[in-house]
Amino acid sequence: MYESTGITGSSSLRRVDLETGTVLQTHLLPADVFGEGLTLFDDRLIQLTWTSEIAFVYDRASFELVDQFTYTGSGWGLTDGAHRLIMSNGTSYLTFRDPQDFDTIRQIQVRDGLNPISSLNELEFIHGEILANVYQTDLIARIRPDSGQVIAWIDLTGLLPPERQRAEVLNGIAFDEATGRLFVTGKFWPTLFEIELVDCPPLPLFSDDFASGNTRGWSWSLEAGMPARTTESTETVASSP
Ligand SMILES: [Ca+2]
Repeated sequence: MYESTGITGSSSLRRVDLETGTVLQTHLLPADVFGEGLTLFDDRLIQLTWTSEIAFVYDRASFELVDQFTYTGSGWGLTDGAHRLIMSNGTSYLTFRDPQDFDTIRQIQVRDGLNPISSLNELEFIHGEILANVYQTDLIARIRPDSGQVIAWIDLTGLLPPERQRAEVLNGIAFDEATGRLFVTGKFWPTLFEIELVDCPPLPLFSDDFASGNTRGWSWSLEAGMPARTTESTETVASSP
């Protein structure tokens, strides 16, 4: 698993052993930037920074910096789907970008019914949907990439036991397409969880006649936890070897 960690002065890109939590490879970011969303696209890892308006592009294997993009505003979450990068910036808008030059292709506003959903944070693209965590909540919205409409909510309340004093907010979602495994974690969370979505219909693939409205009420079930570890902030991306 690849992981981006935050905090100015100690931000990093990491490769982590999924079974043990051991950090296998690390690249430290410049001391003045705060690491944010991370995604894997065509053997390149692309990592946002919070306020530096820079996205770093690394070779997946060596972590060598191979390119760098600039953008305007905050960088929060980053994922990719349908040959596009998808980025959040803490607002209710998601920006689709060209993976080659980071140019803006389009923006969507995420709404549940008529209500804009702000503070969109960590992202993951799964089976044609965008999953977005809402900052400072235990909620993940399932979002249509065409309209921005929220299809359903995943509620992770209670996943992390309350006695985890130092734990902070949920902000890591990772999906391994090859195995279908879904992982979540958060800032300072001592544990990475693999979760399975239950009591819900299968994830729908989008078509013009896609009908929403009957997919609410998902809950999570805990499949496995990783051994304790500490990270400052995590934006995660899963990947098969
Ligand atoms: Ca992610």
